[in-house]
Parts: sequence; structure tokens; C-alpha cells
Amino acid sequence: MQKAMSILTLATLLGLLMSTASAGGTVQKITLTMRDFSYTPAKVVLQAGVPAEITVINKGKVTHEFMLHIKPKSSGTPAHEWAEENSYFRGLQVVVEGRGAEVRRHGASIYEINVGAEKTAVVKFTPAKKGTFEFACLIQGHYEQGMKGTFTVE
Ligand SMILES: [Cu+2]
Repeated sequence: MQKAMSILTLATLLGLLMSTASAGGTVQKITLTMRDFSYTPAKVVLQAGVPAEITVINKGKVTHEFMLHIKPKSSGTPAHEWAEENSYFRGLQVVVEGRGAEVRRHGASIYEINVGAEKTAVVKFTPAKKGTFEFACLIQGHYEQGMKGTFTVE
């Protein structure tokens, strides 16, 4: 009886695996480490149309933001409102998981993910727009100290 059960379980698992594979399967998984005051890596490249999962780990001593927006034209710190309005996440379905992650929304769209010290957030979305964008922490003083990176979608 127990053997029959385990074979059944195995068959179910195989079926699940196969259905995942046939649905396109791949997920682009990236780990982004935050420190006071940097992101590692500072360059992220993703493929458009393929689901992405970015694990954002804050190894710093203070809370940091993960904002993703079009590349600012000037080198100064972008205004928070500007980054919100020009968020890459606008109109995209974004799911954020993880304790210690606080999310801010514009209507239905997430535009800001706050990750507490020593916390982790998992950000799931499927990149649509191609081009070069910027991820950044816009908490006062952080961007100026280098808390930004390049986000490219091909
Ligand atoms: Cu920061």
C-alpha cells in the first residue's frame, strides 16, 4: 500500500515538473546584495519576456530601497517623485515576497521596495520594455555614495 502511494506521489511530481517545463520553464534568478552604500552586482542584465526573480539581500546596517526607473539624464540624485513616475514597474505585475520588505504603490503598481537591515525580499516580475534603466536607493545620501546600478533588458 505504501509503495503504491509513493509511486503515485512520484508520478504526480513528474507531471508537475513536466508541466512547468512545457510552460516555458526558465526563470531568470538574480541575487542583488545591498550594503551601506552599494549594490552587488552593480550591473544586471535580463531578457525581456522571461520571468525574473530578483532576491534582494540587505547586508547593511540600515534600511535600503530598491527602486527601478528610466536612466536619469543628469548625474545628480533623482527626485523620489520622478523615480516613482518613471518606474520600470509601471503597469507590470510585480510580486514581492519576504519578511522585512515594505512596498509602496502607485495605484496598482509597485514602485518602491524597502528592505530592512539584514532582511531579504524576493521581487518577481517579467521584464517587458527593453533598454537600459537604473536601480537605486533614493534614501537621502545613499545614491550620492554610490547606491545605484545599471539594469539592462535585452
Ligand atoms: Cu540605501
